[in-house]
Amino acid sequence: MHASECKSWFSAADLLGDHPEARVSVIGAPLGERSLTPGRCDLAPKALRAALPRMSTYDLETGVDLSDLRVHDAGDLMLKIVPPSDAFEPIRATVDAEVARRELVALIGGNNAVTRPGVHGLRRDLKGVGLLTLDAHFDLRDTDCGLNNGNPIQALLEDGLDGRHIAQVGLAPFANTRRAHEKAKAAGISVRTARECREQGADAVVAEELASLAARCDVIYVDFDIDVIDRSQFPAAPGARPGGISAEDFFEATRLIGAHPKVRCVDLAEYDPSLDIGDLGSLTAARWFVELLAGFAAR
Ligand SMILES: [Mn+2]
Repeated sequence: MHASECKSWFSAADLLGDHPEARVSVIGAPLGERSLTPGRCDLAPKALRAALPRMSTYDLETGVDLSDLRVHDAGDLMLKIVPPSDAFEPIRATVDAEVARRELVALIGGNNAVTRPGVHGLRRDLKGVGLLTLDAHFDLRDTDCGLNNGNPIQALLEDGLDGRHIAQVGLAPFANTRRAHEKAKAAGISVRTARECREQGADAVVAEELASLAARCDVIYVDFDIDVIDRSQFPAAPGARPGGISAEDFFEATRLIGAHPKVRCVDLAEYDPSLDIGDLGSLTAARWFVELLAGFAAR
């Protein structure tokens, strides 16, 4: 018999701990420096962990039960006053070490500048790496003024990542320049708009892009820039706009991604708890995490 729920409540927070043999791990990367819109994305790893006690480990809609899954918590990197250039090696090395031991690693940013070192951590020479972004933005700004949260994809192209191995889903109108769009097309990036997500379902678009990347790549990295969600449903991201994808679509897509065997590392970027309203941000980030695990549990 289980203890009464009045006395104990087993939650998603109880899945995390020091579990060296776990198939999944989580790394906090509270990188906040060099955000184009200054904010507090550095608070996100702690806020996500703090919201997990509110998440049950059971999904009544599908019968998925996560209670036997364990997640190794690799802790938070010390990045509070570190610019992206100096954060590169600590993030890369930690992702590298975790990916060697796990089937799936979740890197919790931080601003979107965590993505470049995360991808390098997956495979140092970037060969055979596919990159899927769920993001309202291309993140293809020029790098000549330094690394920031607006240019991780541009930096990865310059590092040698093949643009034909990149798919970007959820791009928003009037939130990106023509120049960025043209760079993406010229690089061979697969460009999928927020409208396509709305009309076809983000899960269908993500399924297509995953299949296409998996046909060409050995391993896939997924960048979840949470500003892809409609701002009314996710106010806690500085770049979120009205007209973004729905939270439900985001969750469906997340579960598909978690289930894909070639997805070995994902990041969550641009969640800024200081902008949260009524716990919308923290509960959405926590649901993202359990959806990722629910997908993984189906592998
Ligand atoms: Mn972004």
